[in-house]
Parts: sequence; structure tokens; C-alpha cells
Amino acid sequence: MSKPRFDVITIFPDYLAPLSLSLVGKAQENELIDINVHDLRDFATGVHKSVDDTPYGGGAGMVMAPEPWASAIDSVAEKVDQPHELIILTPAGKKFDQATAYELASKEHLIFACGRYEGIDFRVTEHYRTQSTFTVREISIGDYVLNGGEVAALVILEAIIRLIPGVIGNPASLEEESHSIRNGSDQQLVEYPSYTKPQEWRGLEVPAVLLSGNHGEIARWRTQQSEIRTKKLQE
Ligand code: JCH
Repeated sequence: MSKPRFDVITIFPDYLAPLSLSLVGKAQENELIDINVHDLRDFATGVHKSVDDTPYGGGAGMVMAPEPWASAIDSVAEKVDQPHELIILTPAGKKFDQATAYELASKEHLIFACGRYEGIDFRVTEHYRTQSTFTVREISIGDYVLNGGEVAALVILEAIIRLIPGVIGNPASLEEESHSIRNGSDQQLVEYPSYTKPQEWRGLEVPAVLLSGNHGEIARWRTQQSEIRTKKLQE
């Protein structure tokens, strides 16, 4: 089995520069993953290398034309002898969550289509949905509008790549995280608060129970704190 491959297609390749930093950058250096960023403009034809046009039906803004997208997507797909997950970022997509991150972390080839303007001609989604070697997902990262898909692709890539075996130095932290916090009633809870040294800081003490060495007491206190935080979020 070869390493997972990620292709990102965008008119702003520099937006993806952070993929060379930190944990994700290290994962590339250690050849645990293969990330390739492509300039959509390289797949535009015609003297002006135009990638957008006016919307049918009228309205403000521009729409990205289908042909440069199909050329770019076909070009990256033919490099890989695996099924392709085509991820089209859009505010109208299914909300990205941790379950989707786990699912995508098991795939061999992900292609991220990062549009700009008012988005990509919808026939690109429709066309690749008819291709048996592709699975197409329209994904949103949240209910707010960005200027394009690049930042959404960065968010999703970071969430996925940290789940790939060998990427995180201490797998125990991933293991702990995968057992999401639940109380006695099996309700999903948010994280409890964390503390480190010094024991007193600007007049604020670390809760005494965390210094007690009593692991049963600590576990009960943490669950209580998670319940308090979860209730607060519901207000
Ligand atoms: C995007 C846009 C449609 C502006 C163009 C491509 C994703 N969660 C999330 N928020 N925003 C995005 C996103 C993803 C890709 C693109 N835009 C800008 C798109 C609009 O209304 C029709 C307005 C935004």
C-alpha cells in the first residue's frame, strides 16, 4: 500500500503554503503523505487564460467555467491508480465534522477543488458523480461565507492528516481523543479544562484535586467539568 496522496487545485497556490509547516510539513518531509498543489490557470486555454465567466440566469459576480476544472481534475486523476475522492468546497456543502475526518483519513487519493468568485459551474459536480472511479463530496466547514475554498481545504487537510498513522508523535493522545468524553448517561461532552505549571499563576490556583494523585477522583472531576461546559454551551 502506498502513502495517501492529496491534490489541491486553486487559482491561489500560495494560499496553501502553510502545508509546508509544523506537523503537516513534517509528515511530507518524512514521506508519510504526498501533497501536490496545482494552479488552475495552468489548465486554462486561450490568450487570456480566463477561468471565469458571467452567470447564466444573471446576477452579481462570476462563475468558474467547467473546462479548466475538468482538465485539471483529469490530469491529477490519471497519475493515481486508485479511486478518487473529489472534495468540492462550497458553503452549500455537508458540514465537515470529526466523523468525516476519520472517514477521509482512510482514503488513498483526495482531490480538493478550491473555487473562487461565486463557485464552480455545477456540471463539474454532476459530471464526476457519473464517473465510477470518483466519489464526489460537496463540503462546507461551517455556516459562514469565505472568499474561496482554500482556507476550508487547509482546515480539512489538517484534521485528516493528523489522524494518519505516524503523523502524531505520541499516538496515546490520539487514542485518548478517539474515546470522546461521555458521562454516565452516555451523552457526548466537550473537553474538560487543562492546566500545567506553575501551580499558582496571577493569583489563580490549579484545582487541588489535580494534585491529589487520586485517579478516580480526577476522572470524576473532569467528567463534572465537561458536563458544566457542555451545559454552558447550550445557553
Ligand atoms: C467559496 C462564495 C458562494 C461566495 C467561492 C468558492 C466554504 N464553509 C465555507 N464557507 N465558504 C466556503 C466557500 C468554499 C468555496 C468557495 N466561494 C465564495 C461562494 C457564494 O454564494 C453563492 C458566495 C466559499
